[in-house]
Amino acid sequence: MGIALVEGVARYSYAALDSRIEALARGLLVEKDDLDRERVAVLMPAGRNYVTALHGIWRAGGIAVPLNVGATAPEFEYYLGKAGVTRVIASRQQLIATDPVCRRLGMEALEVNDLLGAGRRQQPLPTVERSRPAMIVFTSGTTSKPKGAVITHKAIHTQVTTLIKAWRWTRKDSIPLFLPLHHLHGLINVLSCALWCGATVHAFPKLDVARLCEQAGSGAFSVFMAVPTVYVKLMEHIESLAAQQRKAVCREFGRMRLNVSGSAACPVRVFERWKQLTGQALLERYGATETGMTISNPYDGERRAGFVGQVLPGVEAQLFDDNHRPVRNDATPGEIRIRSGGVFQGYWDDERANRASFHDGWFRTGDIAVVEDGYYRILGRSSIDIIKSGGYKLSALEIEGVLLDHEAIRETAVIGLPDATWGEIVAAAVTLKHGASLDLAGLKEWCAGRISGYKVPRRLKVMRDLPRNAMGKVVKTALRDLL
Ligand code: MCA
Ligand code: AMP
Repeated sequence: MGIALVEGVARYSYAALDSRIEALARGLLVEKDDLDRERVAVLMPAGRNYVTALHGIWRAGGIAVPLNVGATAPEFEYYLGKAGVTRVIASRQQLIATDPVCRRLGMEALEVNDLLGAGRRQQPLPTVERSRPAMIVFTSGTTSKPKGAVITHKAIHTQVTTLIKAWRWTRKDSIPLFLPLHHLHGLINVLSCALWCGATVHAFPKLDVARLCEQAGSGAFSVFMAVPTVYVKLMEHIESLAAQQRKAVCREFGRMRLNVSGSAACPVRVFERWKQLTGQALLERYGATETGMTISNPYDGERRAGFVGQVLPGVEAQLFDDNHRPVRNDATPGEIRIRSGGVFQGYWDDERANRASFHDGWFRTGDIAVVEDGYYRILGRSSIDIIKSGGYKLSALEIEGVLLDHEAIRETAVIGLPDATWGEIVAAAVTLKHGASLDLAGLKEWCAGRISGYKVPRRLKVMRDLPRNAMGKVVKTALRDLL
């Protein structure tokens, strides 16, 4: 069997990985027949241990809860509590960082190595039906706190097999993995598709543009997937290279069979510049945590800049108006709603959100689009309270909720502002309490340890009053124009 994972100088075969996964599953089970929906958190960067933990939990019948390695202690505590996690499998570094929270919650925190020898060798592993939940993936939305999307084995199976077919994955492929593994882009589109078909994954603990270009330049990869921000960062780096090196990197990106962009809108200028540099027409696709990938530009055929493509096989997509009526004319903007075998089961322990997110069996994405010759073009979102920064979906309400704890802040409104690198950046408008003062550096410092770095405001506007309408509601569109 081939090489499943490359991590630094180490190479791990599928066979070796498989026996490790079984050992971990047995270590989790000990005397039990089946973890039976026990929620086990996974907190580590990409690599052999991540795959061992994720698949070990699945094989033992548990529900994996992949968490952000950059989460702060309060965020971590929220995720663990909300999903009812009972055990955490973490890397050494994460274990140290999260130990106080785990202790406080009376939760067992383990390293992969603690579990590998803990089970009985002969212990049978349970048969896990595809209808059972496989994981809970947290995603931000229009509510203040992130919601846990419950994704079944069947949905994962549908998502993975759909993409393998659409994008022609084979065991000969090799792909770098540097995106975070608590979101589907890294977890499903890169890791799971590659492992499903016997390809090779080159795991990076985080984005390292220089190393990535070096390896890409030596022809290590056949497929590349990233968010638009990564392409912007790659182009900045490539343009800074000496002519010969630059040529080699561009040539090898051009030789790959596929470069994909997604998770946020790919600006037309990024599409065009990438094509100029490498000769590759980026394949832009569209999806969401709750649905997996649903719309994609074609593998063969025209890839249109500024469009997310056509509905993938097996997926039903329909635009709806504000009154839940299907939009008859494709040129009229409507909300994209999805039905497919890849759609999640619902939000964990959140009936209100479930009622709001589905209508007549359709999942409401909140994204507004039009269709031109079968190609979808995203126009924006139905809620101004959702911000996409570097591919991460952020809730303005969640950030506002945290900022209001600041002793100087009386009121706040958070919005996303357009940005060439990040797509959008987080901006906060505030009014201050009598006699108080606040600057951006002070606010950033205060936020550290309270919210993940990518949620921290990059702009601050101190105002006498926030713009409000006659009902007293903050008018965020006016604020955006003001900022
Ligand atoms: C890092 N920083 C950010 C972001 N990332 N600020 C705003 N937005 C961000 N996304 C800040 C850090 O807090 C830090 O700030 C500084 O930038 C450098 O951090 P570093 O970690 O070194 O940055 P990086 O390594 O260059 O990270 C950029 C990144 C990362 C690789 C683009 O943001 C990323 O992995 N994004 C992808 C997220 C993703 O996979 N989303 C998919 C979800 P300071 O210097 O002040 O401390 S959507 C999804 O899964 C659906 C299904 C779909 O369609 O794909
Ligand atoms: P998440 O909840 O983090 O999975 O983010 C899903 C959201 O990302 C979608 O609802 C869209 O708003 C956005 N998204 C994903 N891919 C694209 C794309 N290619 N163009 C524009 N928006 C996208």
